[in-house]
Amino acid sequence: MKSQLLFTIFTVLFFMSCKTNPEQTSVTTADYPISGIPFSQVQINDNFWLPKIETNRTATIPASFQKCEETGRLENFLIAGGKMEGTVRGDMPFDDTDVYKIIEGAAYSMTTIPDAKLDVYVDSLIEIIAIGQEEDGYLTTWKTIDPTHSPAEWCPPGERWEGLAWSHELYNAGHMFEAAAAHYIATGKTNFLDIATKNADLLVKVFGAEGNYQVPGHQIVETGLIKLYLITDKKEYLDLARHFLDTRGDSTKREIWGPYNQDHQPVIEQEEAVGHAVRAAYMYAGMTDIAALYNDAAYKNAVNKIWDNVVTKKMYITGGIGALHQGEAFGENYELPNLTAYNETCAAIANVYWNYRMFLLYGDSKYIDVLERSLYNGVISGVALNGKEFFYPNPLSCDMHYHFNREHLDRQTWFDCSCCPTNLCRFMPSVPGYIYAQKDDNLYVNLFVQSSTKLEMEGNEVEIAQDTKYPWDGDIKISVSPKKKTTFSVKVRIPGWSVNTPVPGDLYSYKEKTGTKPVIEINGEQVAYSLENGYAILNREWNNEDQIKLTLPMEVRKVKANDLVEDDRGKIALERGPIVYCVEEIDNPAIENLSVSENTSFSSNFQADLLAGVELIKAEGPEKEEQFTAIPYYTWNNRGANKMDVWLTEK
Ligand code: FUB
Ligand code: ZN
Repeated sequence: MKSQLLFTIFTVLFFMSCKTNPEQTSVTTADYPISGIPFSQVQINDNFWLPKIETNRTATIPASFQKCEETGRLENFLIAGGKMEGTVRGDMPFDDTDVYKIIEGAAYSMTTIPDAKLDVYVDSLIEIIAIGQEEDGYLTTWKTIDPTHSPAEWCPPGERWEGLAWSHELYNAGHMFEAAAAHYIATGKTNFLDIATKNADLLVKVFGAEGNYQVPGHQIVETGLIKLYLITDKKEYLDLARHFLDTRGDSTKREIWGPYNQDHQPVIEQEEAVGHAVRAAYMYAGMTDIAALYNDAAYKNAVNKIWDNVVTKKMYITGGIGALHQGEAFGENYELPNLTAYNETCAAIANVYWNYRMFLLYGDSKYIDVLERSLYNGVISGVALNGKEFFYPNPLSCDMHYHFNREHLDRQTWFDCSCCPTNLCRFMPSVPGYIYAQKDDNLYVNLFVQSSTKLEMEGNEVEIAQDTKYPWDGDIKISVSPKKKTTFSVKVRIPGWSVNTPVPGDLYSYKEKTGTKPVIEINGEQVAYSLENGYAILNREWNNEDQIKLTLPMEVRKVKANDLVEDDRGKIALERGPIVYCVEEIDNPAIENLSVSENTSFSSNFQADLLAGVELIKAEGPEKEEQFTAIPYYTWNNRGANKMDVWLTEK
């Protein structure tokens, strides 16, 4: 199967180099039981995601490239390569990765909207990166410039590969591999890929050598290596990814670092999410890759258990993870403070990466439920509506005293450690890739986004298109158009939130159950459907322009947290569809007194001119405190810093 797959990749890439509007393929999802339809084959034309992706393209990406120029991140490559005099610029040993991540975003973005000027600029950056690479493939600029001088006091200086716990050399490599793979897939060019494989070959030589049991201090090199493996078919890249994971936490082989780096016990024995949340979630994504590519029972068992732990005990209602500022880390089970919630934007993005892989492995919609929750709430809260200001942590409450955003109360244009803005650069244009997936004659519709794609089903070309105003409206029209009549299954995700299950498990539940069920019509006639792994299975012979209509209940729902979550006890949060709401002081001057009772009623209406267009919730009740306005959580702090709460007192 693998060689056939690679043949397809190379055939497609060959034709890509010959065509101006090439077909593309995906490397991220290859070799899983289910294949995602890659972002490059999905055209979105909705009013929710398209403007956000366009803002990312026109504002976030250019502003971030500019910051890299201003802060010396590019100069570091030139200094490392001897083309410029000087000492290391910047404050972090992983400043190189910001350049890689923005290139990754630009590559995705150019696939959707070709941009010759951007292409030339990206090529010039790749030339600069090549200058920073040493002869043997080594590439971490601060060490090449002066290994005795570390840019950060917490990162000890040292020769190559010394102090891997903090040096970020393998983290730098991992982001480079991810970016180079995306650039290659998007453009068909090998200029960045060549740099990446030269570095990967060096890693194989050094870390794949008999008796080398070092592991990365910050995971991501594992998924990066696997992406390179899927492009090049160099099995040693996959082997090294597995070796890093197999070795981690094994105290018989090396002195282990402990839970902060998920290095406290062998990864296949881990059952609880601990330590630094971004490191953890990238590692769980890598473990899921290994579980899938090797069909490995021990890895599957571990990711299943860790996933259960996260989703039932350690995840915010916004899909954010990593509760603690201290160590940017997971807290104890049910330790989910609101005011001091860390919820790093990068961790929410990593949660999406991981859950998508879990879906591709198992085909269960519960993973997409978690993905959707993170995507519509905890990820996009990280960026202002103008695309130019960012949250690093994403709290669920703001009292205007606790300076949560790295000493600030509002979003910032950049940070000394700017991992979150540049992660958004690379993530946003990839969103179309999460909408559809396919396995044999099953077509999955996972996310509801006005969009279209073409795929092959039973040897026939099938076009699928959605027409919807989701997430504001619960009506989703899906047209299915095979070139010839064909029998196959359309698997339409029935979101957990629409059937009284906000999240898998009992961490959050709705206060009142809705009796309104999702309804499906085909060509105007309501159909009975069976649910399998959270999907409505619509198996029939499909004709050109058959229409599926899914109607989801869009009432405002009251959410309760498990009583073990101390901060949420006696409180209610509000949701509508996939969107979590909050109250802001700007709309509610008496924000501290607001409450919800059994008598509070809710209505909602769309406000086109507010916060780039949102469905606003109005609460009404007999008491003054029950009369308030709620906005989507992701839009808070776009009208200046002010107090905010997701959880409201229940009376
Ligand atoms: O260490 C690299 C990145 O910086 C991490 O992923 C973030 O949490 C931030 O600490
Ligand atoms: Zn970050």
